[in-house]
Order: sequence, then structure tokens, then C-alpha cells
Amino acid sequence: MKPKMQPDKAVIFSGAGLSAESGLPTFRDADGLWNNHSWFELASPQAWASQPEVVQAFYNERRHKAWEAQPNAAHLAIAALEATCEVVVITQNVDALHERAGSTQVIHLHGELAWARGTSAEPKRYHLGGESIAMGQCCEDGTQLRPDVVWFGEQTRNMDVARRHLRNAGKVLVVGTSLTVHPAASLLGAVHYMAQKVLIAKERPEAMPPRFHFACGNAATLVPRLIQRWSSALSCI
Ligand code: BV8
Repeated sequence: MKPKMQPDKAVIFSGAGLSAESGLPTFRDADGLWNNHSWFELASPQAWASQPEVVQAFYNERRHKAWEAQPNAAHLAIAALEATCEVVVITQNVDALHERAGSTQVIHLHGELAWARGTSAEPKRYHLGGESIAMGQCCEDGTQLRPDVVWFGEQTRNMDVARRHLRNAGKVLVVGTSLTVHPAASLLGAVHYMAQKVLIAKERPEAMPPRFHFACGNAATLVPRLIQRWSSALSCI
């Protein structure tokens, strides 16, 4: 049975472009991480198996920079929308900028840089903030600590709960993503056909999701404008 759409529920689906104006690099833009590094040699289980110290150093540097970064106007506007309606953030990002801006419902699909985990079958997680992990630093079960992120070839997390929220949201904002990575990008097929659907990015994704309005520009400029419009419309209900 088609879930009932909730007109005053907003879901935000975010990618690396949302954090670009906080000074964090994206992945596939000209100066993106995967244009200057090999994802296979740094963000895959094979890389961890063959050169764990190189992978660990790559993520230690990114973790420190992500923890030093500040939420931008887009993160803050998304968090402020919670005063007007239910807001669920579904993010591909591994930084903690949504939470640090004040968002309270944040679903991470690709893990979180600020956390470490063991490498056993049932790993324990440890909050690091911006701290480094050293080789030889182990989980309480004795296994080496690694970044708690999802590498290529590892299972994307929280897909079912993310899909459930997208199915009944009345407002969906997709921001700062090229929609290149699957299965995360496929979640947008779950959006209710009657929901308001906006995609904000600096370039139109090759695979635009159906019936989304595309707004070309910077998130820190366009997201607060859209959120202001949504808030005004909701506050008169
Ligand atoms: C898996 C965490 C199987 C680590 C990342 C079909 C189905 C399933 C899988 C696949 C499939 N086809 C291919 C695959 C394999 C692969 C994949 O998708 N490859 C792609 C590249 C072809 N997927 C996987 O491996 C996934 N796992 O399938 O496992 C499995 C199943 C069961 C059991 C076991 C295994 C896992 C993928 C997750 C990889 N981890 N990150 C880390 O960060 O180091 S991926 C990485 O890409 C980040 O998470 C990132 O968020 C994500 C998506 O990138 P974007 O966020 O979109 O960033 P991008 O740079 O691409 O775009 C930036 C956008 O922002 C642009 O549009 C730009 O215009 C815009 N922008 C820039 N500045 C601004 C802006 N917009 C507004 N304002 C600005 N200022």
C-alpha cells in the first residue's frame, strides 16, 4: 500500500557539495578527492588489507580537517527548519556538520569520520572527534581500529530507514551530490510522486531523479532561501 504523504515532513538528502563551503573537498569536482587520489587505493577493503598505514593516514588527515570545519549557512538553515516541521537528514557525508549545526535526526549512509571501529565481525565503535587513530591502537576486542566509514565494496548503511522516510516526506531537498554512488542514489526512486522535490547543486547530475526541480548554484546561498520559503508556507498552516 502506498504510504500516506506527510505534507509538513521534510527530508534532506545531502552529499559532499553541502560541505564544500565549509572548506571540505568534494569527490568528483575538478579539485575533488577522487580526482587527486585513487579511491581504490584509499577507500576500499583491498587498500586497507595492502597498505593500512597509508589508508589510516589519509583518513586521519580528513578527520582532523572535518572536525576543524564549521557548519555553513546551509547546514544551519536545515537545522533551523526543525522549529517549523519534522526534518530528517539522510546524508552520504562522513563529516558531522549536520549534527554540529543542530540537526537532531541525521541518518548516515556511508559512516562517520568522527568515529572509529574495531575490525571484528561485531565491531565496537569509539567517538574520536578530530583525533587520529594509530596503527597498533586496538579495539577492546583486540582488533585494529579503523575509520568507521563505508568503503567501496562495503555495504551501505541505514537504507531501509532512509527509504521509509523518503516514501512519506512531503518536501524533499537533494543538495550537493552528483548522484554517482549507488545504492545510495537509488533511494530517490522512493520519493512520493506528490512531494515537493528540489535538487540544488553547482552542476546538473547526469542522472537527475524524476520530477525534481533543479536549482543551479551554491548550497550556502540557495538552501537558506528554499528553507525560508518552506518555513513561511508551513507557519501559515
Ligand atoms: C556496495 C565514504 C555492495 C568513504 C564513500 C550499483 C549498485 C550497488 C553498488 C554499485 C552499483 N554500481 C556501482 C557500485 C559500486 C559502488 C559505486 O557506487 N561506485 C560508483 C563510484 C560507480 N558502490 C559501492 O561500493 C557501495 N557499496 O555497493 O557494496 C555490497 C552489498 C552488500 C554487502 C556487501 C557489499 C558503497 C559506496 C560508498 C563508498 N563510500 N564515502 C569516504 O568518504 O572516504 S563514497 C563518496 O561518494 C562519499 O560518501 C560521497 O558522499 C559519495 C557521493 O559523492 P557526492 O557526495 O555526490 O560528491 P561528488 O563529489 O560526487 O559530487 C559533489 C556535488 O556537489 C556535485 O554535484 C557538485 O556540483 C556539487 N557541489 C559542489 N560544490 C557545491 C555543490 N553544490 C552546491 N553548493 C556547492 N558549493
